[in-house]
Amino acid sequence: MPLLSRVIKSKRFRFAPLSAMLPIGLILTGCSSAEMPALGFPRNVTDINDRSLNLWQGAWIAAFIVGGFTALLILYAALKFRRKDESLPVQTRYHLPVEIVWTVIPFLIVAVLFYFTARDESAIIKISPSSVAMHEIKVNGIQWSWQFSYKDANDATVTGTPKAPPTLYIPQGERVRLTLTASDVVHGFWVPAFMMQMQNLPGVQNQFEFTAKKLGSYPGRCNILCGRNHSQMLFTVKVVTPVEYQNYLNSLKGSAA
Ligand SMILES: [Cu+2]
Repeated sequence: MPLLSRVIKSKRFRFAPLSAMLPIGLILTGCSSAEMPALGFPRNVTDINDRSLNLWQGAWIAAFIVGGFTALLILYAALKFRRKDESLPVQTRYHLPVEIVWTVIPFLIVAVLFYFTARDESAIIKISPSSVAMHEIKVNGIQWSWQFSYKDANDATVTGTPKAPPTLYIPQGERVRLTLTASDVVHGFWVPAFMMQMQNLPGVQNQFEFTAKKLGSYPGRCNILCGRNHSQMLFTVKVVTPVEYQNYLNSLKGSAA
């Protein structure tokens, strides 16, 4: 009997991976997303985080299952088929069923990851109708800083410089729509804590919406290499209470008048 069919037909082969997957199954069924470790990503900062966090945790679970199963198979083969004598083991090649299996399994893994990524990405970048009350802020990338224009403050614009990085104010718990564009070259608007980045393209308006949930200051940067002082394109996002936000808008209107 060829070696591979002997391995596959042995009872121990069939039960070893099964018993190894049991604890993983228990973890999956007994644990909600909130109880699982965030594995390095901040929770509850925006509504985008909540969705991306599930994707992030799911990818880790998939990686643990695939990695653990593969490690077990390697260990099993290494221990079970240790060299016992000088004779050459059975040489197996062109085994069609096995070739099909190792083509189909990676395809399935990629297809599942692709499905969940595409589903969450289209939900994250979905734009609600303009009738829904929300705050609109224009984010313009310039070499080498940022400009924030608040529609609620008659388009009052705050322009940063590398020496004085600007602050983007966001009201807590209220829907905000950002419209991203650039004056010169391609920039990348990125707030790591929000788990969101989108490109600022000259002549194009990219948009995304979110609701900030947690008060605080979050660092932001440009994540597209855009020229000599790219690394100085820093900014801060400050999530404040709606009242503080209104006060800020009023102060912008006052300074513009
Ligand atoms: Cu840039």
